[in-house]
Amino acid sequence: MEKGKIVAGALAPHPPHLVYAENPPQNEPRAECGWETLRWGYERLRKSLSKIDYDAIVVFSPHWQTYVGTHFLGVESFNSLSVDPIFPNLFRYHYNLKVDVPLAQAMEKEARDAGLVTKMMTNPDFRVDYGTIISCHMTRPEWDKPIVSISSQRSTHYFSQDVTQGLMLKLGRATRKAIEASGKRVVLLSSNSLSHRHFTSEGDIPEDMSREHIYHHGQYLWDMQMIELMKAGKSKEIFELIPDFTEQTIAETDSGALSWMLAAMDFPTFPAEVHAYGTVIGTGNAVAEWNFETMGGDA
Ligand code: 2X7
Ligand code: FE2
Repeated sequence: MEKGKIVAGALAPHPPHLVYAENPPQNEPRAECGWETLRWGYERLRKSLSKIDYDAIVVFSPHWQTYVGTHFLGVESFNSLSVDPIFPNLFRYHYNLKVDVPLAQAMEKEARDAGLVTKMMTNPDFRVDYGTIISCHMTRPEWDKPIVSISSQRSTHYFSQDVTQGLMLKLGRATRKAIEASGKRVVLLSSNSLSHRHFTSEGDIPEDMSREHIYHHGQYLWDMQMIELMKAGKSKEIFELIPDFTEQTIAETDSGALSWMLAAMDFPTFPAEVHAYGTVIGTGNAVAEWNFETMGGDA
């Protein structure tokens, strides 16, 4: 069997607004338009990924929060309705997804062998979190690739981000090892926004773009610093900056998603392609891609 491979990794944020504005048949609410910069960035990511072969998508979501260890979806398929708890007016999405259970089990085992607390999630009635659904939908709306979804264990909150960084280093390496042993070609998704201060009210028309801008200039500067590092191929430096960045911008990097992905990719040194940066209710969001097939690098 040929050695498996991480063929690409992407920073793939999950504001429900993006799915809302796309008007896919799975989502009940209808929009006129909105957040085009980010949606067109996702369009470019999809185009780029369509040029390479891959077997599965592995996504790490900040909205699947587990307080004892890292959990992995472990049921072959899930079919239900996902309603965003804050934005039920924007996101009521009928999902039907397939899980690569053998790959999830292999990751869980590698992570456990590395000393992490882990669990396979085997409840068939489990409701898949909206971060997983949105990042996967925006990256691959065809839903024709099985996924593995990894939870965010909340060590940043009951210990510190430094503890999370250490755990994500182990989880990233375990993910990579399991993928290599599987013989599969895999795309990784880090499902998170960057700076995360946001407005607390919404206009009558959610897609009224005259209201959309960054919450605070300081947040913007932090986002630009992270993006400059991505464009410069400095992923180790991003990893090192994540604790300060998270504290200053209350970013969803608290989840460990981006730290995990960078570690799994073994800290690429080639520039990421930043397809888009845009705000959603004031939060900073980037769509960025590290493609090991077309951009160089050896994952
Ligand atoms: O979960 C989110 C998010 N991360 C960013 C913006 C808006 C809503 O939901
Ligand atoms: Fe979020």
